[in-house]
Amino acid sequence: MIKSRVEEAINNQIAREEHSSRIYMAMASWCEVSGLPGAAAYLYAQADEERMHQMKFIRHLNDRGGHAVLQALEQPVSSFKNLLDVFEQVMKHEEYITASINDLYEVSLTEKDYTTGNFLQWFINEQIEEESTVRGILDKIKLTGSGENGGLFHLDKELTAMAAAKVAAPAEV
Ligand code: OFO
Repeated sequence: MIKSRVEEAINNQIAREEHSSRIYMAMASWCEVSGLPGAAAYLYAQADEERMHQMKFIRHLNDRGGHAVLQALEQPVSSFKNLLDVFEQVMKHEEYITASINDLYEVSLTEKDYTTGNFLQWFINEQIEEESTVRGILDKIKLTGSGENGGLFHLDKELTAMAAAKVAAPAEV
């Protein structure tokens, strides 16, 4: 049976993953109505991935004899200054999620829940990848000069290809 401290921490992480999905969905919608179809496709795909992360935590908790309970969530931000603003907020959010996964890992070790610790390894690696991908996108946006000149068109096309790759090869569940 999973310990209540671990159960509570996982339930908080379930809420954060669900919130991540909604944050990226709202960003995708803004990109879609702002002439950025590639960025929209990328962020819609990212929103799906976050839902998959949420599901992984729900299944882990329920499989271990706990109970995954959904929480009320804050309304996500729905308007942005430009593409740079969008991805700066993605970066900040992913750093927050990385810290949250690390805290959860610490709780699992303190509570000697090595099964959860082992399960969290996938997320620890996933966060390295997510942060590095977003850092790469941010670098490219900065090269276009705040994302407001011609380079943006090519970057948006590149994001279309990145979204297609995400959909074609989703991270394993
Ligand atoms: Fe679930 O990794 Fe992003 O938030």
